Amino acid sequence: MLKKLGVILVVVLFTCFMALVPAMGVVSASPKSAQERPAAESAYSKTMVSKEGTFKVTYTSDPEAVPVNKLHSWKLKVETADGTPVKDAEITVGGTMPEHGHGMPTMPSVTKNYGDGTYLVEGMKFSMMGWWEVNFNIKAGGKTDSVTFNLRLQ
Ligand SMILES: [Cu+2]
Repeated sequence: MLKKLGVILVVVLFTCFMALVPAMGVVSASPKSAQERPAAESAYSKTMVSKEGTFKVTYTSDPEAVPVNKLHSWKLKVETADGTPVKDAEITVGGTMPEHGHGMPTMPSVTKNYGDGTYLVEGMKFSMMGWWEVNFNIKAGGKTDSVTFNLRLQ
């Protein structure tokens, strides 16, 4: 009898735990299906226009081929749509693997403003091969916009 109660208790606790898992954020970002991986080659360009068309952004990686599982840095060139350097931008960085629902193992940030519209991003690290989205939120001249780069790491 006591043993049976124990089993029921375990089942109830386990059910509660499973119900709570999404709330705890363990599987918070629901992975997108593989079909959503962009097919067009242009989606993987190192120069992209921000969502609202405010900025044109180009990245270069050091080393040039973006490495897997290695801490490295990027340099970001930010321009307005007409090609004027944006010299006073506040930039935040984030990266995710949309198919897996996880982010980068590091919290990269802009550590240097070169003053000519280019910025140093340190702390870049991609933990796996595959499709990554890297997002920069850019605030300058009273405008905020974001730009997303797609990467296929191998
Ligand atoms: Cu992954």
